[in-house]
Amino acid sequence: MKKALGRIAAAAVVATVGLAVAPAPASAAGETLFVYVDEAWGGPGYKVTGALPDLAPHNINDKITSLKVQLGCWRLFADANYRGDSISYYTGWVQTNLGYDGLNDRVSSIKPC
Ligand SMILES: [Ca+2]
Repeated sequence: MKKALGRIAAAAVVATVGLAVAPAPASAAGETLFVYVDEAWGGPGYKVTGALPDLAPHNINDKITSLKVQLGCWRLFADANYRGDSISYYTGWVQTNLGYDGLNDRVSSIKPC
């Protein structure tokens, strides 16, 4: 199982090349979150390494359905600028469908906790 997850993470990194989802450099702590458009880490994956107050410019606004936290604590918000319903996920957390937390296809901003 760990091997399979590792491959998914590697694929996600490749998928982010050329995309501007994470323009900021990785934080000093190396905090990294992977988010995916489809359930159970399917569809396009995006690597997040810093605060994103508005996902719209990154073309993933209200599209995120699953995630994996590689490192750190990340809080996802239903509205831009860290407003609205929110939930935090921690290192090692995997979520196959954000619908379980009421945020499927609703996330509009993300930042480290
Ligand atoms: Ca939203």
